[in-house]
Amino acid sequence: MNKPIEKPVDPSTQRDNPTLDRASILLDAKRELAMPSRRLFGKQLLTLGGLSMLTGCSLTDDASVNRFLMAVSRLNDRAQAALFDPKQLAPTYTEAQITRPFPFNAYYGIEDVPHVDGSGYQLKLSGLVTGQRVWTLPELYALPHAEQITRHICVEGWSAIGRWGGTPFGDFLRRVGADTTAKYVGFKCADDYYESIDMPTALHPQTLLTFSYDGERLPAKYGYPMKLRMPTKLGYKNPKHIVEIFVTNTFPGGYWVDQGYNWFGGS
Ligand SMILES: Nc1nc2c(c(=O)[nH]1)N[C@H]1C(S)=C(S)[C@@H](COP(=O)(O)O)O[C@H]1N2
Ligand SMILES: [Mo]
Repeated sequence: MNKPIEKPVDPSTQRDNPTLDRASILLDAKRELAMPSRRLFGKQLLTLGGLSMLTGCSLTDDASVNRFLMAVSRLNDRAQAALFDPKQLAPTYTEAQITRPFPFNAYYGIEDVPHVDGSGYQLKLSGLVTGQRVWTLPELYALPHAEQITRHICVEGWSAIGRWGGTPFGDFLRRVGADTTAKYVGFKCADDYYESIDMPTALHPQTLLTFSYDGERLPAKYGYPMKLRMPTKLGYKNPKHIVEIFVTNTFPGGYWVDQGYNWFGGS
């Protein structure tokens, strides 16, 4: 947030609770609200009093501060979800603008990238889906194909333009009889990664279940055999090495979300 903290910390206001540093809580809250919500929260809400009133939390100990920060993040999720325009398209780019080489990133180094065996691979569908069957790669490759050149934004401070090819995810969900009125689509990956997204983003026209990168079969480092590519979401929301897709109304969380990142993760 651009706005500095209004007041320096006054130790006299901390008498009742010396362990709580209001300035650093507010800083954390601002960090929590960082990138995606900048456009939303603007200037009004960023006082501790205002935030804690909105989230219904009293800040009396570390646990309540954590609950408070989570509540701020959930509030932020709801606000982002409310602002999400299912018809608004993310920018697309030309071949010449593709970042080469495209960066690799994961919660481990490139030497630990999982190597999924494509011949035995089966994508599992579960949860609120009538067509609960497995899909082989040849079956998935035979689905309608779309290509897209979009920007991937990683919260670690880099962004890059890449070209992914695959099948529109919304059409795939409808094809497999997913309950598209459900709240969440969750993903399990061949590494220990997991993610979940809101249904409106799952159905967004630019959300692709991708099998190729820059015209070639998706390499291991970029998520073989498939990566869900959403140019409307931050990098960490885009799961690679997907082995299971499920539809649910129970909040599934995600690898980074469960460590305190914002869930909606819009970009
Ligand atoms: N399975 C899996 N998917 C993942 C990750 C991961 O560690 N494992 N990292 C995420 C993050 S933080 C980023 S920035 C992108 C990186 O994708 P890339 O290697 O194609 O650039 O993958 C996302 N999806
Ligand atoms: Mo990332």
